Amino acid sequence: MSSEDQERLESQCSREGLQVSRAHLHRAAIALGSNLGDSAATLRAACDRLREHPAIALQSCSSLYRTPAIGPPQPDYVNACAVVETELGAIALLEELQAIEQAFGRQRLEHWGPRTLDLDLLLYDHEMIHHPRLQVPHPHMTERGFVLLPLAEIAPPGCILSPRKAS
Ligand code: A4P
Ligand code: MG
Repeated sequence: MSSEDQERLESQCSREGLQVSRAHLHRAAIALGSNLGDSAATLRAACDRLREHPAIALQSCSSLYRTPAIGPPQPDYVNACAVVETELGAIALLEELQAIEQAFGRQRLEHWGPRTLDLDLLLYDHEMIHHPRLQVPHPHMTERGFVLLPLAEIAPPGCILSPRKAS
């Protein structure tokens, strides 16, 4: 169906009081982390960025969790998770997340080193993605309490352990 047909159908349904949902909406889970600057304020502001983004609909944002750092010695982190819906493809969504990281002054100096803001794409629908720039589900997510705890707070049941097998 062309986008004009889709719009005509939606407008007809709306006149008749029917609710239609747009095709091609994807659900994604995102991990947020920070351990430089005012991390709690940064994570709240990052959630606002997701909420205001024209191509992303923020469904829920977890509580903020203070967590001991995994990796080289560095300050504790503040972590959280968000669930979003979006029409963006997975790589386009990753690029938007990286643009938000940049807007908060993210610098990549050391692997697993301290950061103002890290936004990782944990899950994208039930897909398994093996791309040079993107691994989904996030390879370490099931080993990390600082991911699983906030995600369990907001994730729809079954979403964590049921990725579709790669075809
Ligand atoms: N990339 C591949 N898959 C993904 C994905 N699913 N989501 C690529 C996001 N990016 C993905 O990421 C490096 C490259 O990974 C990107 O260019 C992207 O194309 P990065 O954000 O530049 O570097 P990074 O975050 O240092 O690497 P990595 O491996 O993502 O680290 P993690 O896994 O994010 O771990 N301790 C606590 N308590 N809390 C934390 O949040 N975070 C880390 C970083 C270490 N210790 C922590 C925490
Ligand atoms: Mg990262």
